[in-house]
Amino acid sequence: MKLSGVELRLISMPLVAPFRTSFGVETTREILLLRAVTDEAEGWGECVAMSDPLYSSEYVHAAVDVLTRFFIPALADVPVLDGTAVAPALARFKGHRMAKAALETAVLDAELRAQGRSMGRELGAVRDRVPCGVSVGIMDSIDELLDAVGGYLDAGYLRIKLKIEPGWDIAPVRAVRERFGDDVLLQVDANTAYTMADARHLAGLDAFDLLLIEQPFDEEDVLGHAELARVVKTPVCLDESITSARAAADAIRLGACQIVNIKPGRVGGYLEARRIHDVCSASGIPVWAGGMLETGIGRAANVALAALPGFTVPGDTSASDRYYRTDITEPFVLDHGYLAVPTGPGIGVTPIPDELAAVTSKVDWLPL
Ligand code: NPQ
Ligand code: MG
Repeated sequence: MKLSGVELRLISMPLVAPFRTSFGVETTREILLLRAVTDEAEGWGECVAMSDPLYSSEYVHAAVDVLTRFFIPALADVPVLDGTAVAPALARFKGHRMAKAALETAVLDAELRAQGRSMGRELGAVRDRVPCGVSVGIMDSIDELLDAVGGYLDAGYLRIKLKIEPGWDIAPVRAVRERFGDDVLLQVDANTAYTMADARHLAGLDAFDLLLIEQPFDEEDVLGHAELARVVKTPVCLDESITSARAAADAIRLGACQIVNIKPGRVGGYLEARRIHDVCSASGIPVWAGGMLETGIGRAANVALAALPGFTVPGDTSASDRYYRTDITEPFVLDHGYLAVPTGPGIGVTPIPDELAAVTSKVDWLPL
């Protein structure tokens, strides 16, 4: 393939309701979309970086900058460009995995569309639909939380994840168990809000038969998670700490996680995400697909990844309407708790021009 250029587009998507986590509240999702234009086809990639560096060090305008200055120009030197050639071409540049992931995905999508192959088939999907969970933000009251959880269960979600932080952990979990019973698949996500000093308090969650506790400690505190795993019965799951297949292998060897959240953006792309899936499968570690409030573009590829055999528990691959009243693609709609894996070429979905135009704030064309 010959790349003629990449379009960088900033869009602004209002959320259906504010989404509060231990690191802050989001009401509008600012998203960078990439469109790779080649001589054979066009491909799309969604960058999952947030507007502020709160989930990780990356943020939207840093991604725009590093893509513009370094990553896109570096592709001009690649003799035979396809999806697998992107990561090696960018390897000398440190970090910025979300920006790298978006560019790799756009090129891979173009390649697959040119070949008429789907992302699911390319990655090794073994299912045509995936079970879906939902991530429920921190609320102002327990009553408000119970209403939200009840609504998601009515909508068919097969697993509930509660966002927690100090002061909002045992009580909301207990309230959800008391109201909705012991059969609900339930887990919690702290987004690094605790330290080892909280270990005994977190052991208080053991009484509620949770599937897992996700990333209680700092992303660099892998050893701390291994120590926690020895004092709590709830399985420890890592998200922010797992930045590569090597990091996953190390964390598993240390006993720092019994389960792993895989987000392609966090680890530099879908090809590295698949390697993490493979490392975990070889160690008997279940994985599940994380989410970053993606539009249909990012969601489509996440659903394809979640159809791999090691994804044995429901992920955060929610329906479009969990976050957005209007998606920029055909919406992903829950069918008895499942989303269908797209079967069309590439990621299998394309932005609807009018919807895309309505949310676009800036477009830049970067010729190669
Ligand atoms: C997680 N996602 O698993 C993340 C964190 C997260 C679905 O819980 C704007 C953009 C707001 C990305 C809030 C879920 C966000 C965001 C939370 C990601 O840790
Ligand atoms: Mg998480």
